[in-house]
Amino acid sequence: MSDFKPLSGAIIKGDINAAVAETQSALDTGNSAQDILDKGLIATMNEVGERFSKGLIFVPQMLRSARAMQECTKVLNPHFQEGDVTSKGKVLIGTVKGDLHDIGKNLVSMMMEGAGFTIIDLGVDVPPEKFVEKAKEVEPDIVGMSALLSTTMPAMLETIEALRKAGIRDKIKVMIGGAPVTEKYAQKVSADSYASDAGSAVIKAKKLLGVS
Ligand code: B12
Repeated sequence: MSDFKPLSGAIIKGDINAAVAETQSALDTGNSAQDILDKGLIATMNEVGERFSKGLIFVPQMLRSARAMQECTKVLNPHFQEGDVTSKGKVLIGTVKGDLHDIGKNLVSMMMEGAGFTIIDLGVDVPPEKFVEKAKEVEPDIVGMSALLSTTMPAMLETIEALRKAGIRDKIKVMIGGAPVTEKYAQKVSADSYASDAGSAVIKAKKLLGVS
């Protein structure tokens, strides 16, 4: 078992090539993709966030680390596939209006796709009307929203209200997540479910739809 220090160092430096090589090497030496994700990639992004909070790094460095992490998740992606399965349900997902963070959303999408859900990804900075328009078009089982900023969390409520006004709120399940989001907040905005990470997002989505 490695300690992921070289991988972590490469992400902090924003060295994409080294980070990808370290991810591959961690897989080759027998680490599970889940461990690499949790103890290597996500733990490092938390450290990056702390360094940013302390003023030790700035947005450009945070962005470089984010790019390195995104490339590493592509290496892990095939290891999360559960094999050929019929779709467990359709998930329309996006990062809410005003918010450009997409690593967490992409991880949730990747793990859900791996578990057999069909994903329609609206990207980042998605206004409520876009969620509504696409939801009418594709008729998803679940609408998933991600927010990483305390200032963009209210857009989750706005989106739920927009779904309600459009008359489709009761036909879909709403799942929300992102670092500042909590179970309590999910209850406050009447979301159907909240998950703190991509693994539990899959479990909760299956539970919501009653599939195994
Ligand atoms: C990388 C990063 C950036 C990158 C984003 C790049 C990208 N493509 O995503 C860049 C540089 C662009 C950025 C910009 C900014 N950022 Co920023 N960023 C981060 C950082 C370091 C990591 C976020 C991350 O990717 N984490 C790793 C992923 C895997 O975790 P996650 O997103 O939480 O997702 C998991 C769960 O939350 C959950 N989940 C997530 N989404 C969903 C959705 C559903 C449906 C479900 C069920 C679950 C779920 O599952 C995921 C996987 O396990 C965080 C620090 C932190 N610790 O969060 C700051 C952080 C979020 N940023 C912050 C800030 C302040 C900013 C800026 C305002 C900085 C500035 N002055 O410009 C801008 C805002 C830009 C904008 N309008 O969005 C603050 C937010 C403070 C707050 N509470 O509001 C943080 C917390 C840093 C800090 N400590 O101050 N940032």
